[in-house]
Amino acid sequence: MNTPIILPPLNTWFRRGLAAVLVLAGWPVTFAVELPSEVKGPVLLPRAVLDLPVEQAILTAPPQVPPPITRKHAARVVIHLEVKEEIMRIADGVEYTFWTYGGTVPGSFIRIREGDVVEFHLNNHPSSKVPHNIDLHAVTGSGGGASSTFTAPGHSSQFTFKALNPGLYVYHCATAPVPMHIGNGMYGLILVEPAAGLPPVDREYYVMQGDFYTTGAYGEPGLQTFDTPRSIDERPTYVLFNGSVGALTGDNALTANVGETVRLYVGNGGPNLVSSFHVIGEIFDKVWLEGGTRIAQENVQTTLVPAGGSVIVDFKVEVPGTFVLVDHSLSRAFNKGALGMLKVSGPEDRVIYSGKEVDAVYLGSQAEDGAQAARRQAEIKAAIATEMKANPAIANLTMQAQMEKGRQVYMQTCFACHLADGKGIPNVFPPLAGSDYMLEDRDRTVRIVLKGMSGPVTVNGVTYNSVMPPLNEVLTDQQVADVVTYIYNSWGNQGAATTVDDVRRVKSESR
Ligand code: HEC
Ligand SMILES: [Cu+2]
Repeated sequence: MNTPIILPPLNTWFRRGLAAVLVLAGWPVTFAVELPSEVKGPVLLPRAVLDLPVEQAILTAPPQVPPPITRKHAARVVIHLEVKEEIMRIADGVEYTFWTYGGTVPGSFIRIREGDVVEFHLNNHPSSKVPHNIDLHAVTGSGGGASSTFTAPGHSSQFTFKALNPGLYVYHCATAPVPMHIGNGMYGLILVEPAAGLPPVDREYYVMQGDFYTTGAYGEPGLQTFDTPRSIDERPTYVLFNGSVGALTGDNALTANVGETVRLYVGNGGPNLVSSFHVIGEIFDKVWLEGGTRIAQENVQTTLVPAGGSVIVDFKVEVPGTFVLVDHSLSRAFNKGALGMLKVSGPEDRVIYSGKEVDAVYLGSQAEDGAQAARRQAEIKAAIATEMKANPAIANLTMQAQMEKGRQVYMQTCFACHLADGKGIPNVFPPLAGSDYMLEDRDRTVRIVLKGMSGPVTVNGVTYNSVMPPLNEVLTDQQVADVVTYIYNSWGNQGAATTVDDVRRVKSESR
């Protein structure tokens, strides 16, 4: 079924036309009441603003961040952000129709300065199927810009805002159905640098989490589409950093050198989940909680990033290694993709982190006085074993039990070739019943079961030349002992019981 398209009020001829086309094409259409976005014409800017220098914003694709702003005054910043609907990889062999700001998920990173007056252009690519808009949490005003930017495919909207509050803000699409637009990847970060700037660091990166709802299960190949019921139930198939499984791992890992300071601008687009952001093996030296402008906390292990919220974390990397970024709701990291890497290279500092120093045998309670108890237990076991061997009734029962278990193994594993009566198949599978070859050497039989057999073999005067597969991966040592005991005491064969110790001895001898 087609996803219902929700349209704003039919107050322009364009919208009425669009609605008519959609209805005729058979799409279920509903009409929202949210967005009366009449065009007001350009704002008349006061002299003071008109006198500000004009600059084009530098936008970057994740995980890159535009360079810090060095100017010490406000500017008129022009931003062009393009919405594009694109099929891209979400996991190996899996594709998804992402809706993007700037062609990436998350969208382009925008960096401006407190006090800047921004002329914002939202361009919706002509190939788009639906209208979009943008709600920037950095904007003070109706809908954060959403009510001024509702933009049909092939159209461009413009509005102006003043960056009154510094901080790290999420932007996202607010076109209905909003969870679907966000769930398709329509979010990103805008940093409004405080007038005084942020403390300088060696490296800055852009990481943004999002939850994704696909019709197919995690990893199911092919082109996947948005699954509305899963989204409503908040049961994502994927939880990702930067829009795809592996976007920040392996060759895509973030990098740094020992001794450098690293700053992560972390956002959470949601639409639904809250992130428990953690870097395994690192501690955040400074945390600008919720993307605000005060260092709210220092020395933090895991920081919460709300859906539609952000955090800035700084840390120095003191030792080399691979540090893994996770949502510490760990099933998301290990089963849904929320995993990234920071690879730090440089010299070791073995005082800060030594690496594994010792690998020694640990006997637990047996280590000290436990050793006494263990020895006594072993003595008692040995005494029981001797007593059992001496007692024919028990020995016989033990043998019967082993035969029974051996028969089970035989009927599951050997019988397909050697047949239930152990007679084998002429010229193909040699017999085990009365096999002179087998009865001649019990250790060799154990070895054949473990390692398989090939090449010519003569059994009771008949030569076979075929292959038996090794079974050491399939059977436990106990099962080998049981099945050998079984074949040595069935179909008229006579032999002693084979024990686990026998099997282990053969294993170690033939290594
Ligand atoms: C896939 C068929 C197959 C299975 C399963 C199989 N074998 Fe064999 N087995 C053979 C073949 C074929 C040979 C002869 C190999 C050769 O020609 O070198 C053989 C040889 C033997 C021999 C030595 C020759 C003889 O007849 O005395 C023994 C003993 C033996 N198998 C025991 C077992 C036992 C016990 C199992 C089950 C745990 C088992 N085999 C499972 C095919 C099989
Ligand atoms: Cu949208």
